[in-house]
Amino acid sequence: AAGPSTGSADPARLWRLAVATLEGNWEHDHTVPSRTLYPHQWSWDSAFIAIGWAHVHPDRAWTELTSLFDAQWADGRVPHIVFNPALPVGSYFPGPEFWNSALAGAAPAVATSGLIQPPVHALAALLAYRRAPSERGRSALRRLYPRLLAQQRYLATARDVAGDGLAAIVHPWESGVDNSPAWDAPMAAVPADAAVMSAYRRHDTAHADAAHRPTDLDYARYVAIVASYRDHRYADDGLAGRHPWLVECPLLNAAAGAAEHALADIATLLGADPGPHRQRAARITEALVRRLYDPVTGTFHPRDLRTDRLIPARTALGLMPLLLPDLPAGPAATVMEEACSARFGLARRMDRPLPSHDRTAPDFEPLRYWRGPSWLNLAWLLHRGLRAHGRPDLAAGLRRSMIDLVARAGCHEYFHPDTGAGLGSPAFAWTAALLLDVLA
Ligand code: 9YW
Repeated sequence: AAGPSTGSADPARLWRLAVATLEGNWEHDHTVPSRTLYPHQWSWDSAFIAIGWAHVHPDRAWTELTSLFDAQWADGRVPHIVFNPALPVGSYFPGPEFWNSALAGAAPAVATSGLIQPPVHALAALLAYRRAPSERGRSALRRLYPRLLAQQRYLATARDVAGDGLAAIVHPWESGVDNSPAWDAPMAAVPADAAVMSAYRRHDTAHADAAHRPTDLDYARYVAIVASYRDHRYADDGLAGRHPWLVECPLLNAAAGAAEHALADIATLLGADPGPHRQRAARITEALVRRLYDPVTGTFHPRDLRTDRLIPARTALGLMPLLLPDLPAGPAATVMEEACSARFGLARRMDRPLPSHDRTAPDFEPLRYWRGPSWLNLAWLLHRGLRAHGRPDLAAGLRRSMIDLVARAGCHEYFHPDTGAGLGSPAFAWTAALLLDVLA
């Protein structure tokens, strides 16, 4: 059964729908992911959104990225939420009072979270500039370049907890795929009691179906992990000895590698030396393969630094290293096989959209957020990877399925992976932005 149909796949109609969605979420110097669920500025959302703005309103692409990097911390971290001070207290949980970013000496004046998200911003800046080269774009790029460098340096130094070439994340929220089955095992090791949530008012479940969202016990653990980091003023030294949740994620590290490739191209555009970026990209790719690739499963897995083991779950995260153009042919081929298997169903003609988790796994849940539903950002990242690895046929199949989702259901936050029905926010900014990019 198909989801509720809102109309045809007429590209002009879809284009107008996507532009109207972005316009509706524009907020003076940034775009909110969703007016109801996510009323502030989110880090990787802004990167995807800037890619969309570049097609219709390039000035806004630069304003979007610049406002985000204005909230960058002195240590280079780009916070995953920048709070809009004009909104009333309680408009999001966990809000500024919970994060208390002022505790950290490195934090900016504006209130932010203390966590990061996948660094897709350099790629966004490069694509925005290529789409709409202009004087404004060039000067924005020139100002962003050292900040993008600082973001990469933070990941490569403070966050290289194992000291072996990859960045660690300290919270499932940093992965961008909050409640992925990939995090179940390391989350289960975090002591927490669902009852602590009675002290808080969750904002998400007031605006979305609780059956689609993380559970209260998940939230209690999310809060406990933040509390541990915050109680050390968001410092990264000594994490290995004290922090309850530490993971190396294939998506975040693939994004960091892709960022170095993008920075190499940006450096060339600006007359700087691309060489060091290509070298760093090669080192990240090498470390990813060595530390996160499992030759037995033929795909990438996160590594739990608390146990120093790969996490067995086969989620869409494992496909994301295809984003790296220099991924060696061996792993690229087996990951392609994984993507085309019944687990993910990638094909020249897809009968169902790309799921966020292995369809054949017993813990696949078609309605619950990152545990099965289809998300346009993961499809978009894979789409780039397929083109980088010489599979325009598969890229075209995936692109078609992305367009069909929106044609049928609108610019939803995520989609039912069997029926294509729209789930979560009905006017979600990155869905609109990335649709524009694949339509263009
Ligand atoms: C939350 C804003 C963010 C995304 C994340 C997504 C969700 C916030 O929304 O996190 O409340 O769980 O998981 O990737 O950036 O769209």
